[in-house]
Amino acid sequence: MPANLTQQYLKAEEAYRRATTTEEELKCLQVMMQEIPKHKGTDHLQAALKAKISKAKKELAGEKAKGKKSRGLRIPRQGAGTAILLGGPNAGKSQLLASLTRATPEVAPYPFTTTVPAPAMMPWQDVSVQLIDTPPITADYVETHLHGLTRSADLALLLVDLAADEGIEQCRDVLDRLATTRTRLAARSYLDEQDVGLSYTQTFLVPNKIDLPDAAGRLELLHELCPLDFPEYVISARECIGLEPLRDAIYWAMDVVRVYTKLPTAKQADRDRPFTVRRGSTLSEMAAQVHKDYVEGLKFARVWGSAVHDGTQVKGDYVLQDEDVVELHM
Ligand SMILES: Nc1nc2c(ncn2[C@@H]2O[C@H](COP(=O)(O)OP(=O)(O)OP(=O)(O)O)[C@@H](O)[C@H]2O)c(=O)[nH]1
Ligand SMILES: [Mg+2]
Repeated sequence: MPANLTQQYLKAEEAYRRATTTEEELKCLQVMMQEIPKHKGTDHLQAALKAKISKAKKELAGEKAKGKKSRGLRIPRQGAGTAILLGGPNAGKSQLLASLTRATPEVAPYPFTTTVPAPAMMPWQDVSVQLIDTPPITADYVETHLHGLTRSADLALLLVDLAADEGIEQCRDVLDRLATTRTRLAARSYLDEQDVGLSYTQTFLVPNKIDLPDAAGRLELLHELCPLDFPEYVISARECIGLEPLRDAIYWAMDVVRVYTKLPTAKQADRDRPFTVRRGSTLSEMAAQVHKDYVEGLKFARVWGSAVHDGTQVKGDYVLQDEDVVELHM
């Protein structure tokens, strides 16, 4: 990794990985280009960034001419973050979505039941996480929008079918198939430093249907034949085994903190609708999310929370903690 990358560069890089439109992508790349230290050691990266920028500009011009804004299917981000459900046919993706949310997707014992990606909200305490059900990935088929959706997701759940002997091979097929593209699965999310545009999405391995008699044996086989360093959650989506630890882990993987706002005139905070912001976010970043007027107009805030005494006055650079109550002052 090139030395001395600034905070702004790293932030832009993170935003680039999660970008869902070419316009967003271009903006991030331009910040990265501006921020990258200009010396011999970064020549290669600078050249790669330049190429990416000109490609994004061309793409954007093409999209504008055609009158469409985003690449492919766009599912607007909602809630604390997004987890995408991936796997071979019949792995139980739709059943898992049905068990973790209020959605009622079609669940059926034949492959390719799901044909288009579909989102639903998974509740966790007083917030929710967006889950996306998807059509299966096989050795010779992957729905075109899945790359973009996987790339911008905070987490992927890779489901494995423990009901059939093919389950393990089908899991391998998903990984192999994605390994030939610019969007891949890994134990944690990151962008390849050498190869701009190659993106990894953090993934949980989710062997499903552990309620069945042969499932335990197949799980052992999975570990032997397909060793992966992904965190693993063994479940039965249908019989609701192991779902609560998985639900918790999905929320924690979003890596956000909850912030409750309070009006200066109110006695109590609005406890119903917390804002969620990335862990490490500052008060200024959160205020901008509350209302655009706060971008320029924020004077200070008073905070009740774990890191400060009740009602402490803080400035825009204050780093928010989970369950902070914040009173914004213009
Ligand atoms: N025994 C058992 N069966 C399950 C479980 N989860 C799902 N199934 C069954 O497996 C079959 C496939 O489930 P789906 O949820 O439709 O699978 P999918 O991954 O969405 O399949 P596609 O949409 O075709 O990719 C259905 O018959 C489900 O009832 C489970 O935990 N245990
Ligand atoms: Mg399905």
